[in-house]
Amino acid sequence: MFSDTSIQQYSEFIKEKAISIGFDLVGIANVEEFNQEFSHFQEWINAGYHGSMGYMATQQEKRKDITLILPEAESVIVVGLNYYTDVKHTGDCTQGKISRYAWGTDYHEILPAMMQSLSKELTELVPNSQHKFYVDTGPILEKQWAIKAGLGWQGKHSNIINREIGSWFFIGVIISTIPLSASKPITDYCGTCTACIDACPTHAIIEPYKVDATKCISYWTIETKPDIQIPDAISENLQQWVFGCDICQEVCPWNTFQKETNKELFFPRNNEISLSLDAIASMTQEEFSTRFKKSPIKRTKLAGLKRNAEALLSNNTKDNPL
Ligand code: B12
Ligand code: SF4
Ligand code: SF4
Repeated sequence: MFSDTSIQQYSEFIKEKAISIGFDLVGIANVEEFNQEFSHFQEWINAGYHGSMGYMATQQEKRKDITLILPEAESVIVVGLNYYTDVKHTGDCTQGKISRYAWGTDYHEILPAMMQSLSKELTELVPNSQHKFYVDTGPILEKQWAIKAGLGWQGKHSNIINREIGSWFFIGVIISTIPLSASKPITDYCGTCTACIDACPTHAIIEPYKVDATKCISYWTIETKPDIQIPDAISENLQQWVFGCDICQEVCPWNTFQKETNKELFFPRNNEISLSLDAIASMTQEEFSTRFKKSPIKRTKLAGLKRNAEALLSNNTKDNPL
């Protein structure tokens, strides 16, 4: 049994450790079933908004009940890592824009080691305790746990926003058998703003807080198989994005005064935040593999990147027929 005092002390200890390991945000939620969140999730799946991301429709019950992943789970520790760097895109139409999250090293290469360190601290704190961590790597509603753990609120663009650091941060989740005291969830500060909904060129934010992935540029340029053609309604509105899309977050007033990350690995590799479309068109597999090793861009594969670049080049030709 754990006393209230030890629960409080453990919670403070873990939060301090998370910050000393290098996370920018940390919060704690008590384990409970997701009911409303899960029914919203199921509505989303049943409407087909996940498109070809088949992994979203599998293991659904685990998203509702996290104890199906770790039976003795008591707490969920949620961490946030800021990836903002103070650079901005220009309007050069010979270049394809890379979304901010993919300028540096892949976060899947960075967060797990940090979460492993935090898990180790937990095991040292309470021997025989069990922990499982995820960074976009399992059937977890990470954003909903981030809300419960007080990291921020869900913006109308569906990303989590923190009052101090905006929305340019990654989320990681540790499920733990240690009972801990929950952080306080915070209020929704979107108010009457609709800037993200108005700015989305493909109308993917179909209602506040609801994104139809099959209309989202990020889905089409990252998640779809290279041999699937991008539909005209999307490809004509790519607004120069060749990998991912940041429009809804760029227009968000909560991202106006962002603090730069102190993680050098998130700074743009080779100072590149966009790619020459012609260079992509002639890129060899060898060059792609070397250049995008440990970069999120490898996810789309060379053929996917070429497909995206060709869509942009064909838009440019339509705009300037001579
Ligand atoms: C699938 C996925 C995608 C898909 C679908 C996006 C989406 N909105 O679901 C695609 C490929 C489009 C995508 C794109 C991006 N992604 Co993504 N993605 C995921 C993933 C793997 C699952 C998300 C999920 O469960 N979606 C299912 C839907 C149903 O969930 P939801 O959007 O939260 O929907 C909830 C609301 O609609 C809510 N709801 C319904 N009605 C109402 C009403 C009110 C009032 C409220 C408050 C809520 C509400 O209920 C739903 C369920 O709880 C997560 C990692 C993870 N395992 O969680 C990363 C994740 C969400 N992605 C992330 C990132 C960074 C991005 C991009 C910014 C990348 C980019 N620059 O291109 C874009 C952002 C696009 C956008 N506007 O969402 C980060 C977000 C970090 C953050 N600060 O929030 C995550 C958490 C990865 C990580 N570990 O850091 N992504
Ligand atoms: S990422 Fe781009 S396409 Fe997707 S919802 Fe945001 S603005 Fe729309
Ligand atoms: S742009 Fe406005 S509505 Fe959209 S997430 Fe930001 S504050 Fe909320």
